[in-house]
Amino acid sequence: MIDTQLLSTLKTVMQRKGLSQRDLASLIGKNETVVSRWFAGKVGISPTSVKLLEKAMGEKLTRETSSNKVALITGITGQDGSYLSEFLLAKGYTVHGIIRRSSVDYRERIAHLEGKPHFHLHYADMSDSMSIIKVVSRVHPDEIYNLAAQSHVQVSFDAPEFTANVDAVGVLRVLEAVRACGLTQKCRIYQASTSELYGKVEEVPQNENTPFHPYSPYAVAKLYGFWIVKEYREAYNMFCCSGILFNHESERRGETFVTRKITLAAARIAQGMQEKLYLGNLSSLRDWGYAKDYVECMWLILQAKKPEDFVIATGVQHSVREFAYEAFKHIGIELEFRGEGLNEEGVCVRDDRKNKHNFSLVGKTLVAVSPDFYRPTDVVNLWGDPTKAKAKLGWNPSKTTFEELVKIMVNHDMAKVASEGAAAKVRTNLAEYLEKGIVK
Ligand code: NAP
Ligand code: F7E
Repeated sequence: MIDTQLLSTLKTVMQRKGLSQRDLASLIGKNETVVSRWFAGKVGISPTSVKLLEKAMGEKLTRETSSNKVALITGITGQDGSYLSEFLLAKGYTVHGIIRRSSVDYRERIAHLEGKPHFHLHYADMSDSMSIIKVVSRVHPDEIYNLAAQSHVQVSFDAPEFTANVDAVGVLRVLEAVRACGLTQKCRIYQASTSELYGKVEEVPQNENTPFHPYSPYAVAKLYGFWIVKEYREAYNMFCCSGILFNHESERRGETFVTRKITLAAARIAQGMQEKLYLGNLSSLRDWGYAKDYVECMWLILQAKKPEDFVIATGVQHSVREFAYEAFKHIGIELEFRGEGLNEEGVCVRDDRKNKHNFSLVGKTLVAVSPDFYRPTDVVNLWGDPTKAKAKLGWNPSKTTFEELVKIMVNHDMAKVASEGAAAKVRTNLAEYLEKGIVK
């Protein structure tokens, strides 16, 4: 069997030691072809070879793969929490997660994991210190992934105090819980930091040395989280780090973030269930990656020899307009953007949909701009430089391309909309559109 985690650990160690495949082959006395077949994923590495490799490298390679480790994930019901749970369970971790009570049980993203033997959920809330301390003392985690947050930038303008409580002080609560439980030397902590810290950017592209200029209540709260993690690392010698992650999306992305809003709307429009998509700033630029690839990096950051902060990004930048163009194109609809600012619109100039549903969209305005989706201050030029993560963690930022990401999301939403049927119809009237919850 091909153990991809073992391979990725091996690559990281080789990179750190500056070893080529040829060097490795000669170190363990094997033919270079055998080694290259391992790396090409053609054959697995036998337990005997793993032992040889560990001896030659002078370090354990399987420590991280056959784990009896215990992880605690806050924000486990979110996009990243769900992928990270799957990732850690596959590595042999026991995974505990924090959920909050709500009047409707909204645990769609982790429903398939519930009931598994090594998967446990606990009620707690990031705004409630005691509840966090209780979970940490019960679970005694080796690793905490602090992903819980009010994560919507536009919503942070509407609920700034709540955002600060959860996204800033919440981080402090986790760190203090670890101290209160006497786990400072045992427990490693990952903090979900963000490219929003660069905000009104002072440098393009952004790396670990780029100055921060937060530009929303969300970003200001996350900045506190970043600095308190750094402070506890230095003051108490704790292994706690921030991943400064650029936007990462998926078929599990919340439906009010721009990418998912676009792919769902494109699918509804293509299937005759929505007439128009209203967006805000079409010129905003983002570095979008695939969430599934990014959770691996969270784990890699905690497996490193020493605690450090990392920028995680693809290094490729696109505008909201380009995302929309690509999403519609994948369905067979070509858009042409005309006009400027609030008057800009995306008009269908070609309709190659396979199943035309007996109507053509050519000549119709499918994308329009509404001031409702503009922010009091907007971050418009995010572009990450993942050089450090590549070099030190051996992480591959190009695993999923922009085009592949859009395709994954659109395919998913085409199927989702088809199965939802007429119930998903969304009308064009903007007020009604907003009321229907397709908001901000
Ligand atoms: P998400 O889908 O919005 O998930 C957020 C999670 O936090 C949910 O599980 C949510 O629980 C939980 N949460 C919110 N308030 C809470 C509270 N008071 N107590 C306990 N749990 C609470 O976010 P995501 O996209 O997975 O992002 C994960 C983390 O990475 C967040 O911290 C986000 O700010 C950060 N981040 C995300 C990106 C990105 O592009 N996705 C980029 C950089 C950083 P409910 O399900 O109950 O709401
Ligand atoms: O906006 C513009 C909007 O809401 C992206 C969070 O995960 O990533 C996310 O924050 C851009 C902005 O994500 C619409 O003005 C245009 O410039 O998808 P978004 P975000 O604000 O970048 C960072 C890294 C995080 O840390 C956050 O947790 O798109 N935009 N029109 C729109 N945005 C939305 N939501 N809706 C629109 O209609």
